[in-house]
Amino acid sequence: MGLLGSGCRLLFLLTAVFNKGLLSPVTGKEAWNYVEVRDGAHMFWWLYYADSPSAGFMDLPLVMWLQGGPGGSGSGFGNFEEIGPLNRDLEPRKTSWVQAASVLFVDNPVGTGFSYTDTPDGYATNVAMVSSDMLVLLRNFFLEKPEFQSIPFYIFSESYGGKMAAAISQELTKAIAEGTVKCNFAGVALGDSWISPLDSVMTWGPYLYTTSLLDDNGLADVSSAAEDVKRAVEQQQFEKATELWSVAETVVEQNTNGVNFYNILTQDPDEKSSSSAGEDFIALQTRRHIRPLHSQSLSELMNGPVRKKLAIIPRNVTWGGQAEEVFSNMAGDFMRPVVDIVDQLLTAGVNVTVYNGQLDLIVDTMGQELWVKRLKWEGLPGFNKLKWTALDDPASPGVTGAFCKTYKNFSFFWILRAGHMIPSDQGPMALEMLKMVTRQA
Ligand SMILES: *[C@@H]1O[C@H](CO)[C@@H](O)[C@H](O)[C@H]1NC(C)=O
Ligand SMILES: *[C@@H]1O[C@H](CO)[C@@H](O)[C@H](O)[C@H]1NC(C)=O
Ligand SMILES: CC(=O)N[C@H]1CO[C@H](CO)[C@@H](O)[C@@H]1O
Repeated sequence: MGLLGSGCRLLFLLTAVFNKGLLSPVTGKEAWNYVEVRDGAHMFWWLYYADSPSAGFMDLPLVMWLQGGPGGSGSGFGNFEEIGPLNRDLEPRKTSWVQAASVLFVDNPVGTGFSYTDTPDGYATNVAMVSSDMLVLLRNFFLEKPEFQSIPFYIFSESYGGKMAAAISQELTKAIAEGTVKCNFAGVALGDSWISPLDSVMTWGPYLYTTSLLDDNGLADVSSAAEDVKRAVEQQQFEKATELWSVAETVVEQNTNGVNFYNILTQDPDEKSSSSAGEDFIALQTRRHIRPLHSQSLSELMNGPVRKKLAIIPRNVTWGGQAEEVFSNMAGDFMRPVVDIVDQLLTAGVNVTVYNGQLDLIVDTMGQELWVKRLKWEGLPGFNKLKWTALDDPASPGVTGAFCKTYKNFSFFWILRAGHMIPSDQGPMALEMLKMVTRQA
């Protein structure tokens, strides 16, 4: 977008802000704050109290939303592009999750969104560190807002957020048992989640081939690039695996004329994102996977009217300014699976939901089916035997919007006509799923 374009956009935003009363949701209450989770490492949270015509917030669940990347901001993308009370144009969102739950956005890990570190060694380097930081945040949050300690608390997530959500759920379960965090943890939902990275990469070829996006030659190329990733993972060379994952994506782009990794029915909206001369793979991957979450118009909103409204963002902190460092610090952890953590959650009796978009490529449904079938969970044979149930799309009664299956503590939702960002693509269906998972439907 040129200078003129962004100027017009800004003017439009300012006008919208004045028209809508300074970015406030129509009636709901909100709160936000920072928590210093380690020396010099500051995490930002933003809470919208549930705003329902038929129930008070004390009678509705609390949902924490975790964005992917790592480095994508929930307070920005999840809030204004997916499930928050206002959309990016600051108009009320019809399918806002705030009508069925209080929603807590946390910019996680440290360095994401409005979260920041004062020193270069303040970033998390693996999901264990991400979890311990989040536990400090949650302990503080539930002390600052004790009215939420008894309300059923769910973690919903997307993409890499799901990998973090699994690890966080495990630590949270322990902390509650030890009495160090006071909350009523009721379950975790893993949306298009990077639980088993290799299963995703290995199924890209077959998925694209059966949907007419690869020919035989392309399938051979993509499969060979995926085998390289597999070899690195098997040798536990995880940083190398991350680099080869990036190469495999380039091979996909070249053979599909730039299919969009987040929705196979679209092409990459940017210019082809293949590596440019001299660019390292971290820069390429943040451009591919963080930039779509941090569009120019969203950055202008967050670094303009939103930071002004919040009034606690330090002067030298830019929303999204440390995203690339967040990603690069996690590069050695990126391709590690957390299937064993999901297994431990199920064994511990945590309610786990997996939901996945039919049109997502980067975390395709085929890959999710593969790791689910490898769970050691004792309920798996029962789950496998069960037939799925078709769900009507609330937006088009009579048309199937999803399939679902629940056995004991485990549910799977297959969301039709949605890509990677399910609530953006199929808002009414996503809201219905939220109600089902939180036992309101
Ligand atoms: C912001 O400024 C403070 C005080 O000068 C400094 O300690 C801190 O490192 C800076 N933080 C960032 C994110 O640049
Ligand atoms: C898990 O889900 C089951 C069935 O919906 C429910 O009975 C149970 O209370 C849930 N567990 C927790 C911890 O909320
Ligand atoms: C609803 C349900 O089946 N809950 C189960 C969750 O897992 C724990 C631990 O295995 C069981 O005790 C519960 O019955």
